[in-house]
Amino acid sequence: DMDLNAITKFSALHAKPDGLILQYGTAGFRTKANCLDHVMYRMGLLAVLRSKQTKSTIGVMVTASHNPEEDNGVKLIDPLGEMLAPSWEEHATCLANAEEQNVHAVLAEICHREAVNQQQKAMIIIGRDTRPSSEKLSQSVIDGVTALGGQYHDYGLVTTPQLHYLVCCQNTNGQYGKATVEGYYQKLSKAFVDLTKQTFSNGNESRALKIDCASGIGALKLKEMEHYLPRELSLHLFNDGSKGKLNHLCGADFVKSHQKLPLGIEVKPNERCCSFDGDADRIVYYYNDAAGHFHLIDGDKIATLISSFLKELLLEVGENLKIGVVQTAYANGSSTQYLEEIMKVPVHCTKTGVKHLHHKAQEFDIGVYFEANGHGTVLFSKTAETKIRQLAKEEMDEKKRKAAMMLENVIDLINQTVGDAISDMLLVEAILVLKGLSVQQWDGIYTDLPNRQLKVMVADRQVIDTTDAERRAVRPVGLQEAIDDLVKKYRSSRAFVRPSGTEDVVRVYAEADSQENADKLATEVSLAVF
Ligand code: 16G
Ligand code: ZN
Repeated sequence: DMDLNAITKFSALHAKPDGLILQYGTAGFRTKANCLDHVMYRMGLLAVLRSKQTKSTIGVMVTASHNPEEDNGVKLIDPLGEMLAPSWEEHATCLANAEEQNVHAVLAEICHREAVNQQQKAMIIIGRDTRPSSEKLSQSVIDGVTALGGQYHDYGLVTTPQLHYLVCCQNTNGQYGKATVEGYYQKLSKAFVDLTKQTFSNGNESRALKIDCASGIGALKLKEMEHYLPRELSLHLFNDGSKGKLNHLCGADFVKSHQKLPLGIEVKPNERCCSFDGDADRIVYYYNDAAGHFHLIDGDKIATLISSFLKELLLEVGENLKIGVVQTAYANGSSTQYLEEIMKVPVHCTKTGVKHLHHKAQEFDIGVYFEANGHGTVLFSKTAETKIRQLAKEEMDEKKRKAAMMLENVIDLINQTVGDAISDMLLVEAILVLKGLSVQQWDGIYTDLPNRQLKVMVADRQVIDTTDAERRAVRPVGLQEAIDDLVKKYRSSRAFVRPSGTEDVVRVYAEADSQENADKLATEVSLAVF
Protein backbone atom coordinates (compact mmCIF):
# COMPACT_ATOMS: atom_id res chain seq x y z
CA ASP A 1 0.00 0.00 0.00
CA MET A 2 0.98 3.61 -0.29
CA ASP A 3 3.27 4.93 2.38
CA LEU A 4 1.00 7.36 4.21
CA ASN A 5 3.78 8.59 6.48
CA ALA A 6 6.01 9.56 3.62
CA ILE A 7 3.21 11.40 1.84
CA THR A 8 2.18 13.26 4.96
CA LYS A 9 5.73 14.18 5.91
CA PHE A 10 6.52 15.62 2.47
CA SER A 11 3.05 17.11 2.05
CA ALA A 12 3.62 19.41 5.00
CA LEU A 13 6.70 20.75 3.23
CA HIS A 14 4.57 21.64 0.21
CA ALA A 15 1.54 23.17 1.87
CA LYS A 16 -1.35 24.55 -0.12
CA PRO A 17 -2.06 28.26 0.40
CA ASP A 18 -5.47 28.71 2.07
CA GLY A 19 -8.39 29.20 -0.25
CA LEU A 20 -6.46 28.77 -3.48
CA ILE A 21 -8.41 26.95 -6.19
CA LEU A 22 -6.82 26.08 -9.51
CA GLN A 23 -7.91 24.16 -12.56
CA TYR A 24 -6.09 21.81 -14.87
CA GLY A 25 -7.03 23.80 -17.98
CA THR A 26 -6.20 23.61 -21.67
CA ALA A 27 -2.51 23.99 -20.85
CA GLY A 28 -2.32 22.28 -17.46
CA PHE A 29 -2.02 24.41 -14.31
CA ARG A 30 -0.80 27.92 -14.85
CA THR A 31 -0.53 30.87 -12.46
CA LYS A 32 1.98 32.92 -10.44
CA ALA A 33 5.01 30.75 -9.69
CA ASN A 34 4.84 31.41 -5.95
CA CYS A 35 1.41 29.75 -5.76
CA LEU A 36 2.44 26.51 -7.38
CA ASP A 37 4.69 24.59 -5.01
CA HIS A 38 1.93 22.32 -3.66
CA VAL A 39 0.61 21.76 -7.18
CA MET A 40 4.03 20.56 -8.35
CA TYR A 41 4.36 18.17 -5.44
CA ARG A 42 0.90 16.80 -6.02
CA MET A 43 1.43 16.42 -9.77
CA GLY A 44 4.49 14.35 -8.86
CA LEU A 45 2.16 12.13 -6.83
CA LEU A 46 -0.42 11.99 -9.61
CA ALA A 47 2.17 11.16 -12.26
CA VAL A 48 3.16 8.11 -10.23
CA LEU A 49 -0.44 6.87 -10.18
CA ARG A 50 -0.86 7.49 -13.91
CA SER A 51 2.42 5.68 -14.57
CA LYS A 52 1.32 2.67 -12.48
CA GLN A 53 -2.05 2.60 -14.20
CA THR A 54 -0.68 2.79 -17.74
CA LYS A 55 2.42 0.70 -16.90
CA SER A 56 4.34 3.35 -18.83
CA THR A 57 6.67 6.26 -18.37
CA ILE A 58 4.81 9.54 -17.77
CA GLY A 59 6.22 13.03 -18.35
CA VAL A 60 5.94 16.11 -16.16
CA MET A 61 6.82 19.43 -17.79
CA VAL A 62 7.33 22.54 -15.70
CA THR A 63 6.61 25.56 -17.88
CA ALA A 64 4.18 28.42 -18.43
CA SER A 65 4.93 28.72 -22.13
CA HIS A 66 4.31 32.29 -23.35
CA ASN A 67 3.15 33.64 -19.97
CA PRO A 68 5.20 36.31 -18.15
CA GLU A 69 8.39 35.24 -16.42
CA GLU A 70 6.78 35.45 -12.96
CA ASP A 71 4.26 32.75 -13.87
CA ASN A 72 4.80 29.05 -14.04
CA GLY A 73 2.83 25.93 -14.75
CA VAL A 74 2.83 22.18 -15.09
CA LYS A 75 1.50 19.60 -17.54
CA LEU A 76 1.49 15.83 -17.49
CA ILE A 77 2.38 13.91 -20.63
CA ASP A 78 0.70 10.59 -21.40
CA PRO A 79 2.50 7.44 -22.66
CA LEU A 80 2.63 8.14 -26.40
CA GLY A 81 3.62 11.74 -25.84
CA GLU A 82 0.04 13.01 -25.94
CA MET A 83 -1.73 15.38 -23.58
CA LEU A 84 -3.08 13.90 -20.36
CA ALA A 85 -6.40 12.02 -20.77
CA PRO A 86 -9.46 14.16 -19.83
CA SER A 87 -10.57 11.97 -16.90
CA TRP A 88 -7.13 12.44 -15.34
CA GLU A 89 -7.35 16.21 -15.85
CA GLU A 90 -10.26 16.02 -13.42
CA HIS A 91 -8.23 13.99 -10.96
CA ALA A 92 -5.46 16.56 -11.27
CA THR A 93 -7.84 19.41 -10.43
CA CYS A 94 -9.28 17.46 -7.52
CA LEU A 95 -5.87 16.63 -6.09
CA ALA A 96 -4.48 20.13 -6.53
CA ASN A 97 -7.38 21.66 -4.61
CA ALA A 98 -7.63 19.09 -1.81
CA GLU A 99 -7.01 20.35 1.71
CA GLU A 100 -3.87 18.97 3.29
CA GLN A 101 -5.63 16.35 5.42
CA ASN A 102 -7.56 15.07 2.38
CA VAL A 103 -4.66 14.50 0.00
CA HIS A 104 -4.34 10.88 0.98
CA ALA A 105 -8.06 10.20 0.60
CA VAL A 106 -8.10 11.80 -2.85
CA LEU A 107 -5.16 9.63 -3.91
CA ALA A 108 -6.92 6.53 -2.62
CA GLU A 109 -10.09 7.49 -4.49
CA ILE A 110 -8.19 7.94 -7.76
CA CYS A 111 -6.49 4.57 -7.29
CA HIS A 112 -9.85 2.99 -6.70
CA ARG A 113 -11.64 4.61 -9.61
CA GLU A 114 -8.83 4.03 -12.08
CA ALA A 115 -7.96 0.53 -10.84
CA VAL A 116 -4.34 1.47 -10.19
CA ASN A 117 -2.20 -1.50 -9.25
CA GLN A 118 -0.11 -0.13 -6.44
CA GLN A 119 2.49 -2.85 -6.74
CA GLN A 120 3.33 -1.71 -10.23
CA LYS A 121 6.61 0.20 -10.72
CA ALA A 122 6.40 3.86 -11.74
CA MET A 123 8.75 5.86 -13.95
CA ILE A 124 8.47 9.62 -14.39
CA ILE A 125 10.55 11.87 -16.60
CA ILE A 126 10.76 15.54 -15.82
CA GLY A 127 11.68 18.64 -17.81
CA ARG A 128 11.59 22.36 -17.25
CA ASP A 129 11.89 25.70 -19.03
CA THR A 130 14.34 28.50 -18.19
CA ARG A 131 12.17 30.47 -15.77
CA PRO A 132 13.98 31.36 -12.54
CA SER A 133 11.30 29.47 -10.56
CA SER A 134 11.39 26.30 -12.64
CA GLU A 135 14.30 24.52 -11.00
CA LYS A 136 12.89 24.67 -7.50
CA LEU A 137 9.40 23.76 -8.70
CA SER A 138 10.67 20.73 -10.59
CA GLN A 139 12.38 19.68 -7.34
CA SER A 140 8.93 19.71 -5.75
CA VAL A 141 7.66 17.42 -8.51
CA ILE A 142 10.53 15.06 -7.67
CA ASP A 143 9.55 15.15 -3.98
CA GLY A 144 6.06 14.03 -4.99
CA VAL A 145 7.38 11.25 -7.19
CA THR A 146 9.71 9.89 -4.50
CA ALA A 147 7.09 10.22 -1.76
CA LEU A 148 5.10 7.55 -3.61
CA GLY A 149 8.17 5.44 -4.33
CA GLY A 150 8.31 6.29 -8.03
CA GLN A 151 11.53 6.41 -10.00
CA TYR A 152 12.41 9.42 -12.05
CA HIS A 153 14.81 10.82 -14.57
CA ASP A 154 15.26 14.57 -14.60
CA TYR A 155 16.11 15.80 -18.11
CA GLY A 156 16.53 19.32 -16.72
CA LEU A 157 16.24 22.13 -19.25
CA VAL A 158 14.30 20.91 -22.31
CA THR A 159 11.61 22.33 -24.58
CA THR A 160 8.06 21.08 -24.07
CA PRO A 161 8.06 19.14 -27.37
CA GLN A 162 11.38 17.54 -26.50
CA LEU A 163 9.87 16.09 -23.34
CA HIS A 164 6.86 14.84 -25.34
CA TYR A 165 9.29 13.16 -27.74
CA LEU A 166 11.27 11.62 -24.87
CA VAL A 167 8.14 10.17 -23.25
CA CYS A 168 7.11 8.61 -26.55
CA CYS A 169 10.59 7.10 -27.08
CA GLN A 170 10.64 5.66 -23.56
CA ASN A 171 7.37 3.84 -24.18
CA THR A 172 7.95 2.55 -27.70
CA ASN A 173 11.24 0.68 -27.33
CA GLY A 174 13.18 3.31 -29.19
CA GLN A 175 11.00 2.89 -32.29
CA TYR A 176 10.22 6.57 -32.34
CA GLY A 177 13.87 7.47 -31.74
CA LYS A 178 16.53 7.44 -29.04
CA ALA A 179 15.28 8.70 -25.69
CA THR A 180 17.91 11.39 -25.36
CA VAL A 181 18.01 15.03 -26.38
CA GLU A 182 20.97 14.23 -28.66
CA GLY A 183 18.90 11.42 -30.16
CA TYR A 184 16.27 14.00 -30.99
CA TYR A 185 18.79 16.27 -32.71
CA GLN A 186 20.17 13.33 -34.65
CA LYS A 187 16.73 12.23 -35.80
CA LEU A 188 15.64 15.69 -36.92
CA SER A 189 18.91 16.69 -38.53
CA LYS A 190 19.22 13.45 -40.47
CA ALA A 191 15.69 13.90 -41.84
CA PHE A 192 16.40 17.54 -42.67
CA VAL A 193 19.69 16.75 -44.43
CA ASP A 194 18.09 13.93 -46.44
CA LEU A 195 15.10 16.04 -47.42
CA THR A 196 17.16 19.01 -48.60
CA LYS A 197 20.13 17.04 -49.94
CA GLN A 198 19.87 17.80 -53.66
CA THR A 199 19.16 21.46 -53.15
CA PHE A 200 21.73 22.26 -50.52
CA SER A 201 24.53 20.26 -52.16
CA ASN A 202 24.02 22.17 -55.41
CA GLY A 203 26.33 24.81 -54.05
CA ASN A 204 23.49 27.09 -53.03
CA GLU A 205 24.68 30.01 -51.02
CA SER A 206 23.68 29.82 -47.40
CA ARG A 207 20.18 30.73 -46.33
CA ALA A 208 19.86 33.00 -43.35
CA LEU A 209 17.00 32.88 -40.89
CA LYS A 210 16.59 35.25 -37.97
CA ILE A 211 15.01 33.69 -34.91
CA ASP A 212 13.53 35.50 -31.92
CA CYS A 213 13.79 32.93 -29.12
CA ALA A 214 11.59 34.85 -26.63
CA SER A 215 14.56 34.79 -24.22
CA GLY A 216 13.63 31.20 -23.52
CA ILE A 217 14.65 27.58 -23.80
CA GLY A 218 14.52 27.61 -27.61
CA ALA A 219 17.79 29.52 -27.82
CA LEU A 220 19.63 27.06 -25.61
CA LYS A 221 18.39 24.10 -27.60
CA LEU A 222 19.03 25.66 -31.01
CA LYS A 223 22.61 26.32 -29.96
CA GLU A 224 22.98 22.67 -28.97
CA MET A 225 21.43 21.52 -32.21
CA GLU A 226 23.16 23.89 -34.60
CA HIS A 227 26.25 21.79 -35.23
CA TYR A 228 24.07 18.85 -36.30
CA LEU A 229 22.60 20.99 -39.10
CA PRO A 230 24.05 21.73 -42.55
CA ARG A 231 26.17 24.87 -42.63
CA GLU A 232 24.05 26.22 -45.50
CA LEU A 233 21.28 26.93 -43.03
CA SER A 234 22.57 29.81 -40.99
CA LEU A 235 20.50 30.63 -37.96
CA HIS A 236 20.82 34.04 -36.33
CA LEU A 237 19.45 33.97 -32.82
CA PHE A 238 17.96 36.99 -31.07
CA ASN A 239 16.53 37.20 -27.56
CA ASP A 240 18.70 34.22 -26.74
CA GLY A 241 18.32 34.59 -22.97
CA SER A 242 21.63 36.34 -22.36
CA LYS A 243 19.67 39.48 -21.50
CA GLY A 244 16.04 40.48 -21.44
CA LYS A 245 13.09 38.94 -19.68
CA LEU A 246 11.36 35.80 -20.89
CA ASN A 247 8.50 36.56 -23.35
CA HIS A 248 8.75 40.28 -22.56
CA LEU A 249 7.79 42.21 -25.72
CA CYS A 250 9.02 39.26 -27.75
CA GLY A 251 8.17 35.70 -28.68
CA ALA A 252 5.53 34.11 -30.91
CA ASP A 253 2.55 35.10 -28.80
CA PHE A 254 3.62 38.76 -28.66
CA VAL A 255 4.26 38.91 -32.41
CA LYS A 256 0.97 37.20 -33.27
CA SER A 257 -1.22 39.26 -30.98
CA HIS A 258 0.44 42.65 -31.55
CA GLN A 259 1.18 42.00 -35.23
CA LYS A 260 4.54 43.69 -34.98
CA LEU A 261 8.25 42.94 -34.67
CA PRO A 262 9.51 41.70 -31.32
CA LEU A 263 11.88 43.88 -29.37
CA GLY A 264 15.54 42.93 -29.69
CA ILE A 265 15.61 41.83 -33.35
CA GLU A 266 17.17 43.82 -36.17
CA VAL A 267 15.68 43.30 -39.59
CA LYS A 268 16.41 44.52 -43.08
CA PRO A 269 13.62 44.68 -45.67
CA ASN A 270 12.35 41.29 -46.82
CA GLU A 271 14.47 39.22 -44.43
CA ARG A 272 12.83 36.00 -43.30
CA CYS A 273 12.31 35.95 -39.53
CA CYS A 274 10.48 33.79 -37.03
CA SER A 275 9.61 33.80 -33.34
CA PHE A 276 9.36 30.90 -30.89
CA ASP A 277 7.39 31.06 -27.67
CA GLY A 278 8.81 30.50 -24.17
CA ASP A 279 8.80 26.70 -24.27
CA ALA A 280 9.39 26.41 -28.02
CA ASP A 281 6.17 24.68 -29.07
CA ARG A 282 4.89 27.59 -31.18
CA ILE A 283 6.34 29.38 -34.17
CA VAL A 284 5.24 32.25 -36.42
CA TYR A 285 7.15 33.74 -39.36
CA TYR A 286 7.20 37.35 -40.52
CA TYR A 287 9.10 40.01 -42.47
CA ASN A 288 9.17 43.73 -43.00
CA ASP A 289 8.71 44.86 -46.60
CA ALA A 290 10.68 47.60 -48.36
CA ALA A 291 8.15 50.19 -47.21
CA GLY A 292 8.67 49.07 -43.61
CA HIS A 293 5.31 47.32 -43.37
CA PHE A 294 5.16 44.28 -41.12
CA HIS A 295 3.81 41.01 -42.59
CA LEU A 296 2.82 38.17 -40.29
CA ILE A 297 2.89 34.59 -41.55
CA ASP A 298 0.91 32.74 -38.94
CA GLY A 299 0.00 29.12 -38.21
CA ASP A 300 -2.62 29.14 -40.97
CA LYS A 301 -0.03 29.98 -43.62
CA ILE A 302 2.37 27.41 -42.20
CA ALA A 303 -0.40 24.79 -42.44
CA THR A 304 -1.12 25.84 -46.03
CA LEU A 305 2.55 25.64 -47.05
CA ILE A 306 2.99 22.23 -45.46
CA SER A 307 -0.24 20.72 -46.72
CA SER A 308 0.27 21.87 -50.31
CA PHE A 309 3.77 20.37 -50.25
CA LEU A 310 2.45 17.08 -48.88
CA LYS A 311 -0.43 17.04 -51.36
CA GLU A 312 1.98 17.36 -54.29
CA LEU A 313 4.10 14.52 -52.99
CA LEU A 314 1.03 12.34 -52.47
CA LEU A 315 -0.05 13.02 -56.03
CA GLU A 316 3.33 11.82 -57.30
CA VAL A 317 3.28 8.75 -55.10
CA GLY A 318 -0.14 7.96 -56.51
CA GLU A 319 -1.42 6.12 -53.44
CA ASN A 320 -4.90 6.78 -52.23
CA LEU A 321 -3.85 8.49 -49.00
CA LYS A 322 -6.19 11.18 -47.69
CA ILE A 323 -4.93 14.44 -46.31
CA GLY A 324 -6.97 16.74 -44.08
CA VAL A 325 -6.34 20.05 -42.36
CA VAL A 326 -7.62 20.89 -38.88
CA GLN A 327 -8.09 24.48 -37.72
CA THR A 328 -9.92 26.41 -35.01
CA ALA A 329 -12.39 29.29 -35.20
CA TYR A 330 -9.38 31.64 -35.15
CA ALA A 331 -8.17 30.48 -38.56
CA ASN A 332 -8.28 33.37 -40.96
CA GLY A 333 -11.25 33.05 -43.35
CA SER A 334 -8.91 33.41 -46.33
CA SER A 335 -6.89 30.39 -45.26
CA THR A 336 -9.95 28.18 -44.97
CA GLN A 337 -11.23 29.36 -48.33
CA TYR A 338 -7.85 28.78 -49.99
CA LEU A 339 -7.51 25.29 -48.56
CA GLU A 340 -11.03 24.24 -49.48
CA GLU A 341 -11.55 25.96 -52.80
CA ILE A 342 -8.12 26.21 -54.39
CA MET A 343 -6.29 23.29 -52.84
CA LYS A 344 -9.39 21.09 -52.55
CA VAL A 345 -8.30 19.80 -49.17
CA PRO A 346 -10.96 19.00 -46.56
CA VAL A 347 -10.79 21.40 -43.60
CA HIS A 348 -12.19 20.70 -40.15
CA CYS A 349 -12.71 23.08 -37.29
CA THR A 350 -12.35 22.10 -33.62
CA LYS A 351 -12.46 23.87 -30.29
CA THR A 352 -9.39 25.84 -29.24
CA GLY A 353 -6.65 23.82 -27.52
CA VAL A 354 -4.05 21.51 -28.92
CA LYS A 355 -5.66 18.32 -27.70
CA HIS A 356 -8.82 18.95 -29.72
CA LEU A 357 -6.94 19.56 -32.96
CA HIS A 358 -4.61 16.66 -32.37
CA HIS A 359 -7.50 14.31 -31.76
CA LYS A 360 -9.29 15.33 -34.97
CA ALA A 361 -6.09 15.13 -37.04
CA GLN A 362 -5.74 11.47 -36.03
CA GLU A 363 -8.73 10.67 -38.25
CA PHE A 364 -6.80 11.20 -41.49
CA ASP A 365 -4.04 9.27 -43.25
CA ILE A 366 -2.20 12.55 -43.04
CA GLY A 367 -3.62 15.16 -40.68
CA VAL A 368 -2.13 18.65 -40.68
CA TYR A 369 -3.19 20.79 -37.76
CA PHE A 370 -2.24 24.31 -36.77
CA GLU A 371 -3.69 26.95 -34.52
CA ALA A 372 -3.39 30.43 -36.00
CA ASN A 373 -1.10 31.23 -33.05
CA GLY A 374 1.55 28.90 -34.47
CA HIS A 375 1.10 25.66 -32.57
CA GLY A 376 0.83 22.70 -34.89
CA THR A 377 2.22 19.60 -36.48
CA VAL A 378 1.47 16.77 -38.92
CA LEU A 379 0.20 13.32 -37.95
CA PHE A 380 0.65 10.23 -40.11
CA SER A 381 -1.58 7.22 -39.49
CA LYS A 382 0.16 3.89 -38.94
CA THR A 383 -1.18 2.72 -42.31
CA ALA A 384 0.13 5.79 -44.11
CA GLU A 385 3.51 5.57 -42.43
CA THR A 386 3.96 1.88 -43.24
CA LYS A 387 2.89 2.41 -46.84
CA ILE A 388 5.21 5.37 -47.32
CA ARG A 389 8.24 3.64 -45.78
CA GLN A 390 7.60 0.60 -47.94
CA LEU A 391 7.34 2.64 -51.14
CA ALA A 392 10.48 4.56 -50.24
CA LYS A 393 12.31 1.24 -50.12
CA GLU A 394 10.71 -0.81 -52.88
CA GLU A 395 8.95 1.34 -55.44
CA MET A 396 10.47 0.74 -58.89
CA ASP A 397 9.36 3.97 -60.52
CA GLU A 398 12.16 6.45 -59.77
CA LYS A 399 9.92 9.51 -59.51
CA LYS A 400 7.42 7.80 -57.24
CA ARG A 401 10.14 6.43 -55.03
CA LYS A 402 11.72 9.84 -54.66
CA ALA A 403 8.39 11.35 -53.60
CA ALA A 404 7.91 8.52 -51.10
CA MET A 405 11.39 9.10 -49.72
CA MET A 406 10.64 12.77 -49.23
CA LEU A 407 7.41 11.91 -47.43
CA GLU A 408 9.43 9.55 -45.26
CA ASN A 409 11.81 12.39 -44.43
CA VAL A 410 8.84 14.54 -43.43
CA ILE A 411 7.60 11.77 -41.12
CA ASP A 412 10.96 11.79 -39.35
CA LEU A 413 11.37 15.56 -39.37
CA ILE A 414 8.01 16.42 -37.85
CA ASN A 415 7.31 15.88 -34.15
CA GLN A 416 4.18 13.78 -34.22
CA THR A 417 3.63 13.95 -30.47
CA VAL A 418 2.98 17.72 -30.33
CA GLY A 419 3.77 20.95 -32.20
CA ASP A 420 7.46 21.81 -32.03
CA ALA A 421 8.90 25.18 -33.08
CA ILE A 422 12.30 23.69 -33.96
CA SER A 423 10.91 20.82 -35.98
CA ASP A 424 8.27 23.01 -37.67
CA MET A 425 10.96 25.57 -38.52
CA LEU A 426 13.14 22.91 -40.15
CA LEU A 427 10.21 21.60 -42.20
CA VAL A 428 9.25 25.09 -43.36
CA GLU A 429 12.87 25.91 -44.25
CA ALA A 430 13.16 22.65 -46.18
CA ILE A 431 9.96 23.31 -48.15
CA LEU A 432 10.97 26.89 -48.95
CA VAL A 433 14.37 25.82 -50.25
CA LEU A 434 12.97 22.85 -52.20
CA LYS A 435 10.30 24.96 -53.85
CA GLY A 436 12.54 27.97 -54.29
CA LEU A 437 10.02 30.18 -52.51
CA SER A 438 10.91 33.51 -50.97
CA VAL A 439 9.15 34.58 -47.81
CA GLN A 440 7.16 37.12 -49.86
CA GLN A 441 5.99 34.47 -52.32
CA TRP A 442 4.92 32.27 -49.45
CA ASP A 443 3.07 35.17 -47.85
CA GLY A 444 1.38 35.88 -51.17
CA ILE A 445 -0.33 32.47 -51.43
CA TYR A 446 -3.42 34.26 -50.12
CA THR A 447 -4.16 37.55 -48.39
CA ASP A 448 -5.34 37.44 -44.79
CA LEU A 449 -8.65 39.12 -44.05
CA PRO A 450 -8.12 42.02 -41.65
CA ASN A 451 -9.06 40.87 -38.15
CA ARG A 452 -9.21 42.02 -34.56
CA GLN A 453 -9.20 40.22 -31.24
CA LEU A 454 -10.50 41.84 -28.06
CA LYS A 455 -10.85 40.77 -24.46
CA VAL A 456 -13.97 41.57 -22.46
CA MET A 457 -14.01 41.43 -18.67
CA VAL A 458 -17.29 40.02 -17.38
CA ALA A 459 -18.53 39.00 -13.94
CA ASP A 460 -18.75 35.35 -14.94
CA ARG A 461 -17.32 34.24 -18.26
CA GLN A 462 -19.03 30.86 -17.95
CA VAL A 463 -22.42 32.42 -18.74
CA ILE A 464 -21.28 32.19 -22.34
CA ASP A 465 -21.77 28.77 -23.80
CA THR A 466 -20.75 27.93 -27.36
CA THR A 467 -21.36 25.28 -29.97
CA ASP A 468 -20.13 24.44 -33.49
CA ALA A 469 -16.44 24.48 -32.46
CA GLU A 470 -16.92 27.75 -30.57
CA ARG A 471 -18.22 29.56 -33.64
CA ARG A 472 -21.73 30.13 -32.30
CA ALA A 473 -23.02 31.15 -28.88
CA VAL A 474 -25.98 29.22 -27.48
CA ARG A 475 -26.08 31.17 -24.21
CA PRO A 476 -26.93 33.82 -23.10
CA VAL A 477 -30.13 33.78 -25.09
CA GLY A 478 -30.17 36.40 -27.83
CA LEU A 479 -26.41 36.94 -28.00
CA GLN A 480 -25.89 34.96 -31.21
CA GLU A 481 -28.76 36.76 -32.92
CA ALA A 482 -27.19 40.08 -31.94
CA ILE A 483 -23.82 38.97 -33.34
CA ASP A 484 -25.48 37.77 -36.56
CA ASP A 485 -27.10 41.17 -37.03
CA LEU A 486 -23.80 42.97 -36.52
CA VAL A 487 -21.93 40.67 -38.88
CA LYS A 488 -24.50 41.34 -41.62
CA LYS A 489 -23.49 45.00 -41.68
CA TYR A 490 -20.02 44.24 -43.09
CA ARG A 491 -18.56 42.47 -46.10
CA SER A 492 -16.49 39.27 -45.86
CA SER A 493 -17.25 39.38 -42.18
CA ARG A 494 -17.35 36.86 -39.39
CA ALA A 495 -17.31 37.15 -35.61
CA PHE A 496 -17.53 34.93 -32.55
CA VAL A 497 -17.16 35.08 -28.79
CA ARG A 498 -15.86 32.40 -26.41
CA PRO A 499 -14.84 32.22 -22.79
CA SER A 500 -11.04 31.97 -22.49
CA GLY A 501 -9.66 28.72 -21.13
CA THR A 502 -6.61 30.40 -19.65
CA GLU A 503 -7.69 33.85 -18.43
CA ASP A 504 -10.73 35.24 -16.69
CA VAL A 505 -12.03 36.99 -19.81
CA VAL A 506 -14.32 36.52 -22.79
CA ARG A 507 -12.51 36.66 -26.12
CA VAL A 508 -13.98 38.37 -29.16
CA TYR A 509 -12.79 37.72 -32.70
CA ALA A 510 -13.91 39.61 -35.78
CA GLU A 511 -12.78 39.76 -39.38
CA ALA A 512 -13.99 41.92 -42.25
CA ASP A 513 -12.99 43.43 -45.58
CA SER A 514 -10.95 46.25 -44.01
CA GLN A 515 -9.06 46.76 -40.77
CA GLU A 516 -11.38 49.60 -39.89
CA ASN A 517 -14.42 47.37 -40.29
CA ALA A 518 -12.86 44.47 -38.42
CA ASP A 519 -12.10 46.85 -35.54
CA LYS A 520 -15.63 48.25 -35.60
CA LEU A 521 -17.24 44.84 -35.71
CA ALA A 522 -15.07 43.58 -32.82
CA THR A 523 -16.01 46.59 -30.70
CA GLU A 524 -19.71 46.22 -31.48
CA VAL A 525 -19.65 42.52 -30.63
CA SER A 526 -17.83 43.31 -27.35
CA LEU A 527 -20.65 45.65 -26.40
CA ALA A 528 -23.21 42.95 -27.20
CA VAL A 529 -21.50 40.61 -24.71
CA PHE A 530 -22.47 42.78 -21.73
C1 16G B 1 -3.52 27.19 -24.43
C2 16G B 1 -3.46 26.13 -25.49
C3 16G B 1 -3.43 26.77 -26.85
C4 16G B 1 -4.60 27.69 -27.03
C5 16G B 1 -4.68 28.69 -25.90
C6 16G B 1 -5.97 29.44 -25.97
C7 16G B 1 -2.36 23.97 -25.39
C8 16G B 1 -1.08 23.24 -25.17
N1 16G B 1 -2.29 25.28 -25.32
O1 16G B 1 -2.34 27.95 -24.42
O2 16G B 1 -3.46 25.74 -27.79
O3 16G B 1 -4.51 28.37 -28.23
O4 16G B 1 -4.64 28.00 -24.66
O5 16G B 1 -6.11 30.26 -24.84
O6 16G B 1 -3.40 23.38 -25.62
P1 16G B 1 -7.48 30.91 -24.47
O7 16G B 1 -8.45 29.81 -24.15
O8 16G B 1 -7.16 31.79 -23.30
O9 16G B 1 -7.91 31.71 -25.65
ZN1 ZN C 1 4.21 27.13 -25.61
